[in-house]
Amino acid sequence: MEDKLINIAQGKQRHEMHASEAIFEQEMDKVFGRCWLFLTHESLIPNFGDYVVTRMGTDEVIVSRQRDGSIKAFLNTCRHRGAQLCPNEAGNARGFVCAYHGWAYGSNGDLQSVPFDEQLYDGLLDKCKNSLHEVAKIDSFYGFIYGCFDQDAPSLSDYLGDVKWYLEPYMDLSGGVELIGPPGRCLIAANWKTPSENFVGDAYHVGWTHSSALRSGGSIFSPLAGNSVLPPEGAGLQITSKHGSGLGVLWDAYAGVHDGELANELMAFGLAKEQRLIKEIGAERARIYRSHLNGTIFPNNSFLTCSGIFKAWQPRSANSTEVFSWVMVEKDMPSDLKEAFTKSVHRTFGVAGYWESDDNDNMESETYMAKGHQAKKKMLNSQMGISGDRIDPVLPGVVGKSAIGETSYRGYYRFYGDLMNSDSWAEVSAKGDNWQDQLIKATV
Ligand code: UNU
Ligand code: FES
Ligand code: FE
Repeated sequence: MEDKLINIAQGKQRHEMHASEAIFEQEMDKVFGRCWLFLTHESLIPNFGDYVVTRMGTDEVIVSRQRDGSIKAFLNTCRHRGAQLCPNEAGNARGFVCAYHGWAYGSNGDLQSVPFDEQLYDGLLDKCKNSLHEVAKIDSFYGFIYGCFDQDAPSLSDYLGDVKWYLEPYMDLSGGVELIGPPGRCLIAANWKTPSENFVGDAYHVGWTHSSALRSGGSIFSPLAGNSVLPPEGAGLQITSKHGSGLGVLWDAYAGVHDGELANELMAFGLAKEQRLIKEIGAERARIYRSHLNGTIFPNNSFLTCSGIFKAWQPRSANSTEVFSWVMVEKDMPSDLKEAFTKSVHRTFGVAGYWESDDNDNMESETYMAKGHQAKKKMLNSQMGISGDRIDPVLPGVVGKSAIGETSYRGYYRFYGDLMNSDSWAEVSAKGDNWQDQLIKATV
């Protein structure tokens, strides 16, 4: 048995990572306890008192808009005996009252009232010392709000690193996007990393796993059905970054997984906006706007731009994941196109989407097989394109040159391994100093 969980030099990972409860416990500490985790989007909590309840690792958190417009997040647990404070998924409230004994908190987390506190605590209860447990850091980019439990983590902007350059055209320079909520939620019997790694860099499975979706729909990807053709040279790229986030680019594929007349309308909309953006941001990044990006913000937040999917893979246990699915749509789309797009996203990658269900079988089988006493000790392979990883003069990050390859898998697990083998962010950062060389030097 190879003793390492992650073998960076050869692009391999131990299968056990997809099913071990011991590894899962470590992840809650070293991955989810340290990294920036997606919470919600500005557009879903626009006003003072608006809140959502979501998850950070195995914890529930309340994310709440403050009077001054800032955002705070708190563990959704009462400071008295730990009951769940807010049982709702979203709403607007001045504060939160615990159902157990009635302790009441403001939307800023302050403990405001305790039934009979003067009489029952002899005046000894210090309310200031019993505010809700607050998430250490909150930040956002282009309206996407993230939280982090570790005060020592780098800023969200540093954390995103090289992937920002690719996200900006679609998520910001396009006029911006919004998320349509509330998110669809469902449980899958899979480890949270199986969909995260798939979205970070698997264009390989599209023609094969999604054969039925490609044949029954009429999307621009349909010629790939049954692996009848390989995307041609120059059809795309893969990218990875220091902190494990990565993505795949499929050039000019703006219509994504959408089919029929909608695909044509989308192509026209994307082309027209690209023409305008060329003047504002240059041809290179205007093209990125109109290109399909599949990606994961490390550790568990994935998206397909253009196709309109935005996901958080919320870990429940080593072999159970709660999938949160939002629709991501450009703000300035005409309302009838936006509505048709939204319905199409639900049909393709919603809870019962016909693309989504193709994927879940694979996620669940990888997880199930990782429980085998012999199988779990074996190493998985993410070596595709390993000799081609390089630095590009224009494109940020470590870049793999073709549409299909596993460059961003290797970057994702390189960082994952550093987190799991370190005791602090300082140690993680030191290990990642020469991250590009580590990836470029890797070989089978
Ligand atoms: O399912 C995916 N991860 C995907 C779908 C990737 C690229 C294009 C379409
Ligand atoms: Fe990829 Fe079997 S061919 S998991
Ligand atoms: Fe897929």
